[in-house]
Amino acid sequence: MEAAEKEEISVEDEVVDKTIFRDCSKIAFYRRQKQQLSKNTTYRALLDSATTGQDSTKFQIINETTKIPLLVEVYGIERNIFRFKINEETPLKPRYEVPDVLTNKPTTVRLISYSGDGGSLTLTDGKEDLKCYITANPFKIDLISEKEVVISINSLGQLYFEHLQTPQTQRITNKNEEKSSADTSQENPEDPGLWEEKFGNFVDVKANGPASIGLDFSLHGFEHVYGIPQHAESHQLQNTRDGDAYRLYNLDIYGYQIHDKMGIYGSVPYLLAHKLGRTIGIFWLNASETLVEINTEPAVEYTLTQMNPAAAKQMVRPRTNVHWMSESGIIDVFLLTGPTPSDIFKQYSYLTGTQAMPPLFSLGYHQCRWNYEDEQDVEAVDAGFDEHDIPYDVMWLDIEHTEGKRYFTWDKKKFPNPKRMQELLRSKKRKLVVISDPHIKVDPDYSVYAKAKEEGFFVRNKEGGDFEGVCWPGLSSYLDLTNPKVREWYSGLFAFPAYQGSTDILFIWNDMNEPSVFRGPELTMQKNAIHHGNWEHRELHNIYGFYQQMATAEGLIQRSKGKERPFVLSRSFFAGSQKYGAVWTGDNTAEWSYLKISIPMLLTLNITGISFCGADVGGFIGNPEAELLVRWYQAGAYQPFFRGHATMNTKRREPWLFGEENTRLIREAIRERYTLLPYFYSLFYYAHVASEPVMRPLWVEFPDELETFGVEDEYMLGSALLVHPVTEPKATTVDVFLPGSNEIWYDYKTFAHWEGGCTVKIPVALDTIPVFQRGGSVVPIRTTIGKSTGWMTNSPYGLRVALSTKVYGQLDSAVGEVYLDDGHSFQYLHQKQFLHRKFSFCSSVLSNSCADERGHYPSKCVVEQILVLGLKKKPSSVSTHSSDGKDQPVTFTYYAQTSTLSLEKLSLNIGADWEVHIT
Ligand code: NBV
Repeated sequence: MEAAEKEEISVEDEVVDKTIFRDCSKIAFYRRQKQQLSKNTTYRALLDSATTGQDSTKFQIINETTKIPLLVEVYGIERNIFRFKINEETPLKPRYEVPDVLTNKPTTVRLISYSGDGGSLTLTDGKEDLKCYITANPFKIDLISEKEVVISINSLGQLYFEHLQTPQTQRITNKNEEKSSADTSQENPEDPGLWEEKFGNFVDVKANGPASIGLDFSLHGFEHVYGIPQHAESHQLQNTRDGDAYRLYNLDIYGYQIHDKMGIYGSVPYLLAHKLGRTIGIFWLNASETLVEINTEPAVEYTLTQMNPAAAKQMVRPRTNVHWMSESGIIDVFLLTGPTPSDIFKQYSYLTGTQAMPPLFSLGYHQCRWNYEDEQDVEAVDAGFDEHDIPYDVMWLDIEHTEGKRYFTWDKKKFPNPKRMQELLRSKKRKLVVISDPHIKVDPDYSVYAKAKEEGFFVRNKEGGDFEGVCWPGLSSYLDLTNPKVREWYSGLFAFPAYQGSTDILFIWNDMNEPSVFRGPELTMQKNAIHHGNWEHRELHNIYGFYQQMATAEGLIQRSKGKERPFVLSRSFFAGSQKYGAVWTGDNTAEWSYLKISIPMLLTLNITGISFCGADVGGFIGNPEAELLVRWYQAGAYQPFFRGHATMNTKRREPWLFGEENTRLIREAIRERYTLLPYFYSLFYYAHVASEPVMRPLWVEFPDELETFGVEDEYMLGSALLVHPVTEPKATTVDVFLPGSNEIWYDYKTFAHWEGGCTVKIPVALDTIPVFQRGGSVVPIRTTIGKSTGWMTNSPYGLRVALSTKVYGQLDSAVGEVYLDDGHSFQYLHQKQFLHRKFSFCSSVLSNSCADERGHYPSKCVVEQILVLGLKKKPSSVSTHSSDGKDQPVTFTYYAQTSTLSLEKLSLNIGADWEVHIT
């Protein structure tokens, strides 16, 4: 460790010092909005002068107190999305509008408007039942579907807009504030912080003065709201009535507290709400600091005494009010109208893109530590996996692998021959991931620094010089990755000739990209640092990390001349980051409560588009006891991104260091993951092409069942597996809720089955991972496991067929799919080199047929084993039928006790049409 690091952070200090971070009371724009809104200022819409063009309908709204107008634009967007933009008519200078997040300019549909004599305006797209009903005074918008108001905008009158003011005001105000601030070192809770805001020793001087915005949304009939990651909080969003709002402000919070609404590493300003019959979404496209208040008012029943008894009982629907506030930018909000969860996922990914298709290796197990010391260490750990017969795919190197935290370099003593090390890993068909942070050591002899300095590629301070802050390397400057030219150059640094010692098995990890600045306010960058286009950092803080991952992924694609899929893990993220790779939940702690909260945290990421996510297995900070570590491996094996990681100064915790029995348990968990890789890979394909999250809260799969809406200790992996990880110490049972009154669930290991719609007590031993297969599904697995995914290319497949009466409405049926391709290139996309097969079991015949005729991929793999769960009668014969008409009898075993049929030693090509007849 270098001096600068020691001085700044004690990595053993596990408690978050909350005084370093701001709560709402310390955020000036929050205080201002609260104060102003209490004055009940209203807006009036001038609907007489509304104009409807090809793209949008525009009209003015006037603040009744200040008489200052704003411009409202309403867009109808295909797929039942509405977009509302509210901005100043002629701002003093342009206000920041978030670029690069929307995948394409969304296609608008021409709106038809019906005027209601200036008092109202109705907009429809002419096709759907959806209507936008605008009331002039006070200004309000209702989104109506089938005569029912679904969402109201500004019905609580919380529309708030601070107009940019002339710098003259700035000078006068500044003078006054300087005076008043001179006599107090503390921030003043009454200070409106218009041109200057204090926090501790930091003073934020605001070039544009106050510029905050806010708006309320009432969600009628909705009591369950989700989304707006990242918080170490429950999946279902909590009322904020009695405490702080949810904060979206990307921060590096080492050992963050759980059940807290403070902002951590990433932000997706997207909220979902669900009720019986409808799911909706609000996407608030703003990258500045954002606060979200949630207020759910439950349903109330009251009696109207004056009326006749039949009409007397009235029900007022529950409602959730969501109040968004951002420090700057414009109001640019998308209302996604569903109506189903899967419609919502498609609508959101239509705007921000789908999950990138990951290379197969990245779905295997990753072994990380801060730090694997040197090449010998790497070699020994790698060999340890083989010795203990534990599969793994990726070795990771943290910041110590570099020459003094100069990214793109290697510590010559510890890693004198990085290529040789990579060749060793390559010979095992494994990969290497190394870290690359966005801070660049101030050192004129460091070529990356020298070039970036020369080209003016760093973020600037408000005086115009390069911004300098302290991070791992000591004094550092920060690449201005919001600048497309900087991104292009940065991407080029990953080219093989530029990145000495790198090979094509090396992939990248972006850390500290909130960005983390040790001596900065709240350990991040001053809000008045300046970016490309002269934008202040405050405008785009939450999107900084997004850009680094974007440029890194692009760099990896380019180094392969467009052929290979990249893998980039990023700590910070924003809406749309799913297009560039994976994220994780940062510096968690080796405690049971952190294992438990990983489930809701990952579920929230999944429903907001980011399927490829995980939590450090074992907990980053501290030393997990063996039982916790085992349980964490078991949970991680069923989560999308699966990496063991630990901070420095923790005890080594490679899987074999906890005694033979624990080694066996961890081996089993990791092997389980490798068995399931065909299923995981297929799920990622659906996430990529059909916007379906990999890990799904129960309400997504069972949207009509109220009991599922609050469940967060278990989840669906795809639509076929229900996973309930053990997250309590010394557990002997777990209570598993099996949803769906007409579902059947099979214990994945014992094959015991239950009807859905009940909670069952499942006995658990240390080797139990409670997983249940849904009746009616077919899950593809691998039957032979190799040292890594690279060894499993030709491994045989197995099919787990779980029968139910639900599919086809017929007795004993099931369906499932498998997707496969070369696992690493873009050929699946450009040459359609893939196989997408469908398995269906109906009328005692299991068939394999093509699910997508466009795909072709020559696979030698065979389906070797088929297990049919829930077959009530022993068959008299089983035979296979190939498409060329050949029939072959198959020997089988039937287990009457579990109603299971097992077919072994089959040799049915995975990519061919065939049938298995059970008679
Ligand atoms: O690079 C060191 C660590 C890394 O291991 C961890 O995963 C990141 O979340 N990094 C944070 C910086 C230091 C944390 C104290």
